[in-house]
Amino acid sequence: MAIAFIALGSNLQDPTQQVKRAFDAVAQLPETTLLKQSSLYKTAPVGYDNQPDFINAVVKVETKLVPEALMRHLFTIETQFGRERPFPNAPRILDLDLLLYDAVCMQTDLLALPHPRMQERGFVMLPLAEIAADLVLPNGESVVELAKNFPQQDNQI
Ligand code: PH2
Ligand code: MG
Ligand code: MG
Repeated sequence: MAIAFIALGSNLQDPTQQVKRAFDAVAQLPETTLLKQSSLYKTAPVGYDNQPDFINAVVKVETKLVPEALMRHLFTIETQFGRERPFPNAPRILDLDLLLYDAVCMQTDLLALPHPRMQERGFVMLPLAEIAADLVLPNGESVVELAKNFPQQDNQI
């Protein structure tokens, strides 16, 4: 059994409902148990500004799936939700990013662990710190300490 953290994001077609439905879809993955889910956070778009605000959240799962298998299941859920990829960082119905899988560090064409941009993103670090106060990244940094780099926006909904 491994512990993994997954970031969820949506900014199209009723994002709150998409993220709530995605909690259920993750909970139904084979060989996987949903252990915790963060609050929903309403966040301004980062990177490509000219798009709607996002709803973001993070979940903690216990899984027997290996990282690549888990990632493939997450892509499948995105596709089932109607995700299209017209250009990088385009608005999306659902984005599921595998953030951490135990303390695994790896980089393949499919997957990089830990997620390479997670520490730069308040919309990831704030919900992650909410559900994983004691978590330390493979590089030794504390999630709660890293989350202090971001304004504790009044964005929990
Ligand atoms: N995802 C991105 C780029 N920018 N901004 C917010 N607020 N939330 C996201 O989930 C997000 C983003 C790339 O996946
Ligand atoms: Mg993403
Ligand atoms: Mg993604």
